[in-house]
Amino acid sequence: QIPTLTELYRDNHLHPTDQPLFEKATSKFNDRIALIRTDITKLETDAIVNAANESLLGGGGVDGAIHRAAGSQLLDECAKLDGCDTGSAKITNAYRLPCKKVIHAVGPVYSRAKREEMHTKLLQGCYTTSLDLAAENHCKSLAFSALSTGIYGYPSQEAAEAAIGAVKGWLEADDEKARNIEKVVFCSFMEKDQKAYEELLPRFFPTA
Ligand code: AR6
Repeated sequence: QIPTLTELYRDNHLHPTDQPLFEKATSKFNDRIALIRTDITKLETDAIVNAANESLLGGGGVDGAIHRAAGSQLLDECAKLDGCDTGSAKITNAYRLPCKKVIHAVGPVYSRAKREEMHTKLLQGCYTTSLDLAAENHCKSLAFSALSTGIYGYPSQEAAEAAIGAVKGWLEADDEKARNIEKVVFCSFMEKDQKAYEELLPRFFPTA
């Protein structure tokens, strides 16, 4: 049974949008995974995950949109964090945003010159650290932007595969932390990323 959009918005506390939303009733985690194509600053999940850089002092892309919407207090708090390593994440308050917390993850800059597994590890580290931080901070739902797929140049398909794999593995650990997370939303913005998730999610969470 695939829920209607209205039911999904009501149950997930997501901001209504006319963009397509995808969720399939599939494996044992299916009800905890959702896909939406929208502006992440509008989402009312407990946490949203920003695609930041090591300085954590703002930038373009989704980072710029989040800082603009949250207001200057977000930058003030970020400035106290002493940056963040690539492959990791830090958490702040959300100020004027409708979510409660912002997790600032620093994805790798994609370059074909470097070894692919290294990129995957770093990108997946962003997802698992963000999930850890969400759980530790009592966030039951979180929405990820498509980390590294914009300015940092990561191909959509590879990035989505790394992202979904990391989230699936983390949820399947089924420890106390994982049990506290009720909903993980993949929030895409460009059609290419949305398509990659639409194609890959059913593969990772196949219909029983
Ligand atoms: N809501 C949701 N997703 C968005 C939005 C939005 N409002 N705006 C863009 N995206 P990017 P990166 C998508 O470039 O590649 C910054 O300057 C976008 O389509 O924001 O990790 C930072 O400060 C793409 O799919 O981040 C870093 O310096 C995804 O967000 C650098 O860019 C990520 O694209 C990080 O580059």
